[in-house]
Amino acid sequence: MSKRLLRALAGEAVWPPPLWLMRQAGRYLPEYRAVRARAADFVALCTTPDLAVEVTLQPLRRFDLDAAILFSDILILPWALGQGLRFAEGEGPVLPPLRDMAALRALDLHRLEPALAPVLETVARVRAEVGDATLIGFAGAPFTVACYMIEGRGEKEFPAARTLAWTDPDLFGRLMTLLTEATIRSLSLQIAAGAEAVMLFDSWAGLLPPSQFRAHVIAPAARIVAALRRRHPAVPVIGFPRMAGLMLGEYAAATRVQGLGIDTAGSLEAASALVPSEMALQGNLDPLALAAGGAALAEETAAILEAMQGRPFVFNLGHGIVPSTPPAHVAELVRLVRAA
Ligand code: 1CP
Repeated sequence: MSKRLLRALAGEAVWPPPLWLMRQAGRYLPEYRAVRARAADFVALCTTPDLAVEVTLQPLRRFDLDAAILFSDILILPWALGQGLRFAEGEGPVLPPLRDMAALRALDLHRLEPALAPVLETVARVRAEVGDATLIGFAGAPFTVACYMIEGRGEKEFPAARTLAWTDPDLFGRLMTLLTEATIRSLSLQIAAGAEAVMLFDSWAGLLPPSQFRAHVIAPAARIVAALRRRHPAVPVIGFPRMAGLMLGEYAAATRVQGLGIDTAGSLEAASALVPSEMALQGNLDPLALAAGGAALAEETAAILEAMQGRPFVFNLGHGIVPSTPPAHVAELVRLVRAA
């Protein structure tokens, strides 16, 4: 196994560290905007292999990165289960809010595999072209996906979803169970199609109090990791419980992910002390320091590299690239990390 990212996820302190960036394919790249304009809408972009393969590979053509991440979205899972999904221009995702048992019963696990067929074709075609880079598959974690399904759109605090978890724990629990099973299937299918590592994005995990964090973030992630490890023991899982704060140690101990994503606000030193020494950390440059460039980019990057030298580590951002990022700043970041 010579791919640098896979070595780091296996617990090796690869140096300079492997590097990739969350949302490395996206609107900050003019070539992405050009392909995006050819697709009828965002769901069509994700489910048309010719286009999705192209945008997945675009950042690797420009920059010397260690990974390609499948171009898709966490909301393709509810779409594949039969919940309507559209991306309103400049507004983000819109779904019919799931608030009762009838809406839950309308979802169908049997639709998943046929609906994901074009995404799996994208995985297979990208895998054939990535060379020394590693192909990462992904899913949203059940809690974060449930937030969008219940709320019906992006929100800062997801009040309807978090209220439903308290007021109708039966409905909320059934949705979480369905999403956990669907996530295991989706990630297994991506691995079978060629994904070499997978990442579980729990972007809104930090909204929950500890009791619910254990029930809705840690428990489903532990089930997903255990199921994938039984089926695909060699394929590492990266968990990203964003804004987990003081719950990070419990998440690491209970899920046994091979890689742990740290968000922008997390201290890498503190995280390092909380998790097993062979667990790779991943993160956590402020996306706005990358957009700013110059001294902000150089100093923040140097501090991260110094803190993580000698332990298994994957350089990344603490959240996704912002659309205003100049591509030249990404090239500069790659140069700085490669020179470590
Ligand atoms: O072209 C466009 O205007 C669409 C913008 C866009 C892109 C580029 C969306 C809509 N999704 C994506 C791709 C995407 N999303 C990837 C592809 C691979 C890559 O990283 O390069 C991945 C992994 C995601 C994951 C994702 N989607 C997350 C988890 C990570 C995170 O950023 O916290 C979430 C929360 C989403 C939902 C989503 N999809 C798109 C938007 C604008 C949003 C956020 C909505 C909101 O809550 O405001």
